[in-house]
Amino acid sequence: MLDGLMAQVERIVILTGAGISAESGIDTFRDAGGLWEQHRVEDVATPEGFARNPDLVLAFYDMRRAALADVAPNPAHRALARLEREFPGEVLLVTQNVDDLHERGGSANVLHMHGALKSALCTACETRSPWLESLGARPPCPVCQAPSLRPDVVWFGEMPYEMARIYRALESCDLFVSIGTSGAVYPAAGFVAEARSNGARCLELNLEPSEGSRLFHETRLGPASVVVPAWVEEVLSRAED
Ligand code: BV8
Repeated sequence: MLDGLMAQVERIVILTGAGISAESGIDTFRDAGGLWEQHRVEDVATPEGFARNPDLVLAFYDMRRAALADVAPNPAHRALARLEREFPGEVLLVTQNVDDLHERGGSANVLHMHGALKSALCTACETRSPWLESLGARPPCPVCQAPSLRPDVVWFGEMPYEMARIYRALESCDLFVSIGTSGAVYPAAGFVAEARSNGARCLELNLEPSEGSRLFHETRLGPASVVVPAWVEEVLSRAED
């Protein structure tokens, strides 16, 4: 399906979700035993939940931030870093994930549209600061000193980051690739329709068909650690032709 096309690809937009980190040992949201089975979304991933019970929410993200020390990038993360290094055209990696495995896998330009566990947002001065420790102890904001730090994560009902930049990239890309996401949450789940309407070819790499599979020109099923390196090898070998 993509055979002849790959030679003309110059601009790739990649969207990743929790599935790319699953084989690294980070729970996804909607698979069996996933995060949303352990905690109600409304309680831990909404501004209302944070206002209702900040200690619960801070503990939820402190646990996930601390767990990053116990996981490592997998071959899928490393393959996308190789693509960024070796592909002669442009690659924009947009992730819905708040983990740091893309960066630890070697990707330099990662756009965290839903924020990051290793960042804190001050609700008083709105500064975002790199953050590795607990927020549950209510540490002072490094800039304004107020004890007003929250996880720098986009909750339901909040505007994701860098949307203008993402839509510009979707308008001009030749190839849109969705990896390890269920296509359950917007606006990310709408990116494939945006890319397709602008003429991009759309490829899905996932363990199982996502909610938006019918919108992709091609879906390749399998674990990310197998399917993503194979696809990157294919793209790079065609780019050399
Ligand atoms: C917004 C960060 C607009 C937090 C996340 C009513 C009220 C308010 C809003 C809404 C509403 N109705 C609809 C909405 C919009 C809402 C939404 O879409 N809701 C859904 C539930 C219908 N969206 C929002 O609220 C967004 N904001 O719309 O703002 C706005 C406009 C104006 C002004 C203000 C605001 C913000 C949504 C962001 C929420 N934050 N994450 C955190 O991490 O704790 S969402 C979270 O779930 C992820 O970030 C991701 O985006 C989303 C989906 O998760 P996935 O990554 O896809 O993971 P999932 O478990 O679902 O699937 C895993 C996939 O991997 C599966 O397909 C599986 O097969 C596959 N897989 C598993 N293993 C492997 C694998 N694949 C390959 N290999 C493997 N080994």
